[in-house]
Amino acid sequence: MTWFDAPEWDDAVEALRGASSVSLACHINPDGDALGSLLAASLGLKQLGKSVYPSWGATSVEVPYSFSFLPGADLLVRAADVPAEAAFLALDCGAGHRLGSLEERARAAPCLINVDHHPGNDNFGTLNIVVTTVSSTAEIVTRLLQDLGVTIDKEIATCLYVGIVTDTGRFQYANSTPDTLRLAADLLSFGVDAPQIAQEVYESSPFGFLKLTGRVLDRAVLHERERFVYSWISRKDLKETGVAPDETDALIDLVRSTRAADVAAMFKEQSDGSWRVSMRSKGRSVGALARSRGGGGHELAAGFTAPDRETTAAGLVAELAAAGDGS
Ligand SMILES: [Mn+2]
Repeated sequence: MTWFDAPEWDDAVEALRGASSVSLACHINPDGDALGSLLAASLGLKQLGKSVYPSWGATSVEVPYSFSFLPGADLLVRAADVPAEAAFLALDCGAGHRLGSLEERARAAPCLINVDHHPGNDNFGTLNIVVTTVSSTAEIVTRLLQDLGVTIDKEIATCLYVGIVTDTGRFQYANSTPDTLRLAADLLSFGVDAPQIAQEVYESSPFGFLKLTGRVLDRAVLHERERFVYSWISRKDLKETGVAPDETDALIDLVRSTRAADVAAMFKEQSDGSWRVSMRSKGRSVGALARSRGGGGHELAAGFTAPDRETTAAGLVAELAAAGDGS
């Protein structure tokens, strides 16, 4: 049975079935869906007797604290140890460059399978399973594993569930469809401990995170007419509050919670002084705003990198004002 409208689905299943070893990578700075998909796929392929080499293209493959409970993390290998000769499974990468330092190796692999749900995915694989109608890559991985004959157990289901929960904002976003909820329900039936996961993922912040939250909310800027709110996190903030960069993802959800704005942005200063900008919208598209600035993402959640904070914020305000409220 072919899931989704993905012409290369059967070929991808065949390629994975025939591979004795598989290199796997999710996008750099992995989130819950990237990690959940990566570890679920690794556990599943391992169950089929394959050698698996999960990683992502960064110098360190340390799992962020709030995801450190995920099963399968012990399978992770350093990016440098990902074999070049194995079939390569790329997960949740909207473009080849999201593989970071592993991009070159992935492109040189005998078969590169690109499994993703980002609109605008550039089909960088030799086989591309890009399904933009699902909530998460984890949804696609679930069906792939089922087609491969993997027995979904509690560990695999936990990884998949985390991918779905995080990419749907705990089933709150528009991408949470009846199918998504049915799949999540099926995963729960394998023994997934949803309350425990909620606690691990959403209530495991270090104390410094509360202090950082205070700073970020205090300095939030509202552009009333454009219904645009934004704030920022500097490297100095992280240093002084002791919060790791990958522990700040939840802050944009606080900033976007005001009824005064439809579009929210969070600027995060990177180690090279540039700013990573995450955008969220309650309706009007922010995907184009991000893409025109060299970034990408979904229509209601997108991001890009910019050299300067104030100029970029002013540019976004101008563009939102020009688009008017009808967009
Ligand atoms: Mn995703």
